[in-house]
Amino acid sequence: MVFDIDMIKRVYATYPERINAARQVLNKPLTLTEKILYAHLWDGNGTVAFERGKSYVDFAPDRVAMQDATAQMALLQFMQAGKKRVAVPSTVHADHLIQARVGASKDLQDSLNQNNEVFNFLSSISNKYGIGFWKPGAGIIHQVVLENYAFPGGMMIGTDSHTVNAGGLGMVAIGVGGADAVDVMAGMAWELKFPKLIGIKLTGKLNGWTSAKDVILKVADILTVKGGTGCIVEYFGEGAESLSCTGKGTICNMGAEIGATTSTFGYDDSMRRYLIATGRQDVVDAADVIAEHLTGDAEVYENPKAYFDQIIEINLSELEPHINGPFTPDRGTPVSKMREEAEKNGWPMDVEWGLIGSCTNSSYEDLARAASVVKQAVANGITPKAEFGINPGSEQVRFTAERDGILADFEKMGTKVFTNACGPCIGQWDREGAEKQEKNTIVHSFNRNFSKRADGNPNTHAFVTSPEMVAALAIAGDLGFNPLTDTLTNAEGKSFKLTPPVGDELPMKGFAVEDNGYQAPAADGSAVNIIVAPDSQRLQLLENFPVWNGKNITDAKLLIKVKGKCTTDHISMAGPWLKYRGHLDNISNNLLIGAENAFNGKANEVKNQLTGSYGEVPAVQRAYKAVGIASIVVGDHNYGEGSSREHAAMEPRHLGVSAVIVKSFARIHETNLKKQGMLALTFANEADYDKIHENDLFDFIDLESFAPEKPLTMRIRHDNGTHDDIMLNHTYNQSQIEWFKAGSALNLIKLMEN
Ligand code: MIC
Ligand code: SF4
Repeated sequence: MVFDIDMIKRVYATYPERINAARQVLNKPLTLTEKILYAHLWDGNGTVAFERGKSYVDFAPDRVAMQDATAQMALLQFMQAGKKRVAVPSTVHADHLIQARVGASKDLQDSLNQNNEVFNFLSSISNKYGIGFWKPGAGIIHQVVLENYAFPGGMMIGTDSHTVNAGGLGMVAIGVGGADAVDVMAGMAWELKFPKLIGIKLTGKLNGWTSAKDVILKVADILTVKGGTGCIVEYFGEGAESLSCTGKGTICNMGAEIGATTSTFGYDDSMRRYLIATGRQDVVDAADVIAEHLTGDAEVYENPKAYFDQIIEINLSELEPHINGPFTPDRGTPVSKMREEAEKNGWPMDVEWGLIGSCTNSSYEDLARAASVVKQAVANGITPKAEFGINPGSEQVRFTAERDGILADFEKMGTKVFTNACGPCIGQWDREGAEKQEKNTIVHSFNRNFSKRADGNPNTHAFVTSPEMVAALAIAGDLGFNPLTDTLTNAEGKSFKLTPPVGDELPMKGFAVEDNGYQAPAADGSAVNIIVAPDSQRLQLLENFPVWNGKNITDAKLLIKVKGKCTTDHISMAGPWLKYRGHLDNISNNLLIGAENAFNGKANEVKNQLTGSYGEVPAVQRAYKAVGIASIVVGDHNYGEGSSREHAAMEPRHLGVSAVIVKSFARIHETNLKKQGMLALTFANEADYDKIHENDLFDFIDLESFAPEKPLTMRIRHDNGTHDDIMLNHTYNQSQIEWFKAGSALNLIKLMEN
């Protein structure tokens, strides 16, 4: 069955005219990104040329995707918008709340028992509002979306930063906070600053041990975690066409790790093959009619420098497998340099776990290639040194891989097959011994490796690599192992060299599945009742955030000045806290507990200015809130990097923080703060970060005249009686200022409804 084929055909029907209009206003050959964006303007045909990196533009995305950990907050907000049904096709995927412990069947049952209340809420609220629900065990959101919903030239938003995965099927798919999803589901426009464009030309062809993952590991190394901010990355060239569709998905997926708004590829044969294999011949037939519009113009790809803001070229034939990490996904090391680099930095050489899975790398091809490595080890009598776990991306992938003997190959090596879900990737991993906090190394095929992410242990050095490299490194149990040159030795002392991985891009016998885990919504859900128990510890109905009183904020205290990397995992930790994602007050008890206090180098220990003693961040902030004192949070570069979770913005808002002032923001987090009625500001002069002292008081002296393009002034009053006035930049346009004034974007929707 093809989901929403009528919607897809309607989108394609508008394409020729929309592209034509875009050509007239831009008056130049078009990139694919421009085609998709101009084909999805809220106001229909383009009439002006938008300025990249400057113009705020209203778009009309074709669909919305949400996962269980973010959907709770998104749908609690949607409930308040007063709508009967979602305005565009939308889905919810239960994938984040399932723990990996002993193996799929037991783990899934345990998680159904533990999260029953939340799954029931998501299933019934989806039923009520016309949202498709993918049950626990159905698979990871982005794999399921790629298999069922993504279509070339489409535009989608999703409440997860890796929504960008669908770029592998030629979409512009963008990760957002729940409040943005509410706009689109409520039938309103979705706003984005028109992105800058990075073109990545791929030449040559992958070979040997190199895989699609290595392309993005290399790109992350080049661009760093913030190099893609405000940009859409478009891949092209013969190398791009030679990649499989799921390989393209892997590359787009991890584009989130360079801060890119999204990444995409032009429609090609690999996409046709994938669409057909996943039962969507109808989409191919429709796309083929307008195929010329579903890729960039030839002139653009022939002379990319003239059309992109930045160009990178990578020769796939020469690309070496990479291993990125530890603690950050942009620290890239080619496999041949790993031993030297690890020794130099004192990274533990023994690999203790190899994990294959996550939305980045859990396709049939990924499992097949990794299994081909595992098979060789088994055949040569090698027992892997490290433990091994896999999470297939979807039930369809799992079922097919089981039928084709791929899972059996893994099991012969003692691999634990966990549920089709995020699992260890989001800290849903009951790793034995992690509480001892020993220094150790793990390798995985995920996208993120921030401190504590997988197992909660700050001393776990996690490295990101391809599934086939995970297999090789876990078998060798040695981080410095280079399968291109090194040999393995079995128990009888016989040594042998692994041959490069092979695996079918798509299953020869086709995909198969018995129960894909999909639950269609009721045709008319108006009678469905949503019950949230008042004493629930997992779910809490939302109350309106207070409106701004129209006055300057004065005498604010410093809650925390954060030093260094501060991802959304530092602001609102996942793992054990995922269970409170539907309960704002409870989850607020994790506010910024992972961030380093610049004044004492410690996490979760800040000065309470009311008592002079030190306390935990959430407790100190609750103390300020109790007496009605305003406070601010100060941060470093790329603050809020990583996840789309809006909890990282709602928690400070709920606890009464007024402003977050940083050197620079990650895109989704900045928008989330704005949507929730917070002040998200950046130092006009970065060095002013150093002027913030622990006992300072802060006055926003011209907030009453808050206006677009006009910096704000903050007076920093030091405890020695002196003061500094500093300039703070912001990117609020007029309608975003209205969110601030109303207390949140949702408050404003409600005002408009009444
Ligand atoms: C992640 O990979 O960090 C997550 C968990 O999928 C998040 C979403 C969340 O926090 O629920 C993301 O990437 O947006
Ligand atoms: Fe799930 Fe990990 Fe993908 Fe996030 S990155 S959606 S936690 S698999």
